[in-house]
Amino acid sequence: MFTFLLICTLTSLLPLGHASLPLVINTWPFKNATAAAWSALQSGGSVLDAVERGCARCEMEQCDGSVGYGGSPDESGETTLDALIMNGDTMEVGAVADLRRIKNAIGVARAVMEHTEHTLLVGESASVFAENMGFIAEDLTTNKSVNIFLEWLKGSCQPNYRKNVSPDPSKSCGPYRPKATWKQSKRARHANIHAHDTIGMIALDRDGHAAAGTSTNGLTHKVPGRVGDSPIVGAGAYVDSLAGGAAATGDGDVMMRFLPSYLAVELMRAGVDPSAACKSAISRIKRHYSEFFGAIICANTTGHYGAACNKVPGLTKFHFMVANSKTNTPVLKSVDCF
Ligand code: SD4
Repeated sequence: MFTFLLICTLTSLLPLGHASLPLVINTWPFKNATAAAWSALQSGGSVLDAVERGCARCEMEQCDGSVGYGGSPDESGETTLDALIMNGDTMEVGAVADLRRIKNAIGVARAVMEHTEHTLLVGESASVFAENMGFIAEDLTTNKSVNIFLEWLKGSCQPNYRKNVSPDPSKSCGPYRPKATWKQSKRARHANIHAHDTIGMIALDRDGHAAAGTSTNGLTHKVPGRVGDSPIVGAGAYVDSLAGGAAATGDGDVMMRFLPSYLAVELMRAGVDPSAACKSAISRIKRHYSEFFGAIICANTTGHYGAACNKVPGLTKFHFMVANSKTNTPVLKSVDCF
């Protein structure tokens, strides 16, 4: 008992980024996803298996309502999914965006990677591809997503992502038409920070293999057809077994303009440590969008890891999960936003 307590205490005192391989790291306190990925690795699965199973666990559990079916209904009340998986050995990527009627988006992303020469399939055609690959088509709507949608309609369609249209999107529902005259405006930060909680995951093994992936249902009340950063390679995630991996979460419309995951991996390739690489990727976005909501996790090939987030009301600390050969179980970590 004493030894157990001592181990627990020491584990919680480990400095952020304490290195050990294999490693699984993912955004937010999605512990069961980490556990699923970790057990995939422990039972001889590949790093790709780990990322797929970890993200799929969140899809099944509807982590925070922001991953999987029944969350983030769009303007028409439909839930659509974005996901990506990347093999850091071969640099192959499979991704799906605006996927309808299929719950296992990360599985379809892997099928894109393994059964086509393409990188990204979108919309209705991605769903048809998935069905042809044996995925089951089912309604992604739940009572909860219907209620979110109905409340939004009742509240004059607020919050709303339209701009420079009439009727005034800050007061009224559509249909919208473009305004004849419009002014340049930067994105206002949306109040509902709970609209953002994508799972992004990186897995590395002892033999130098690395993989990364993401899965999300995007933003609540998004314009139908909207695709976020999560399925965009270099934005939602990026990995190179010779450099490391990174995965991002947050306001994808803004974040994807800076390819933060790619930037962080390239910095780690140049020898920058993961915490500093993560910070630089966030700083780059901050320069243009000081109020953006977002965070990133980074891990290098030696198993060092770190995270960073932009400090805004509602996000002052970012929580993420780690499992490695030292912890042997998912451990909650956090970093102060800056
Ligand atoms: C997106 N980045 O679609 C995603 C949403 C998200 O935490 O939360 N990320 O923009």
